Amino acid sequence: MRVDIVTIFPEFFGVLDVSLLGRARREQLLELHVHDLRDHTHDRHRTVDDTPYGGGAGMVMRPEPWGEAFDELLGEGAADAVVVFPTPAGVPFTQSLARELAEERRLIFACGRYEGIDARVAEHVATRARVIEVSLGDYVLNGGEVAAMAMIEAIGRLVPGVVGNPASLVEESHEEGLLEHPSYTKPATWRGLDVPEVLRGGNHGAIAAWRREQALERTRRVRPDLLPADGADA
Ligand code: 6GU
Repeated sequence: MRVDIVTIFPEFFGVLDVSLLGRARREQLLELHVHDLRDHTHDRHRTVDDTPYGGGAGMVMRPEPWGEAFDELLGEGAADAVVVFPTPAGVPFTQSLARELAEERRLIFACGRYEGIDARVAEHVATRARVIEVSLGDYVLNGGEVAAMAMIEAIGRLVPGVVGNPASLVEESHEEGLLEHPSYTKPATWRGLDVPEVLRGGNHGAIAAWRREQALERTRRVRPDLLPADGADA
């Protein structure tokens, strides 16, 4: 998979060189390119923003640098790219959207700052590629960079080969619509706290049933919105 990121803060993305995604990059499972939006400005101050039409606080990113950046990125051979605009006004980013995007050959993240990007940019890009505006959750970040990083990590680890043991992807939170059960390792007793007895026996059926009950209980307690409204088992 190839991922392009357009931002005024390329240095944010240095951390993509560490840990799992860093290895995936070195092994060429993920090809990541970070582009500085200011390379597409032509004034001495490399201006990317201006005041909003209609008034209001804050600044809006001007369309011209974005237009140039996309002209370059959507040139030859990018007709099937999906363009993601991280924004608190987008559709929620979920594990199922991460799974869907992990199948794509090419993703482009357009990271806005200030009060957002002139709305004509997404409108124009949508005539040339699939565009989605995506939010991490119901809170406000200063820009799309941290959100893009979270999305790239969630998507990247689903690309085949990035996570060493694919079985670990199946058992985690949100894969079955539930939060994950608690996990334990050695020692069996630590500071007076015991690992649940059932996990120390070899009864795999009992262990699976215990884990499912724990997952359901935890989901009911902290995320009842994830469970079907009729109260039926997920
Ligand atoms: Cl995707 N961007 C920004 N700026 N703030 C957010 C967000 C995205 N998701 C939640 N808050």
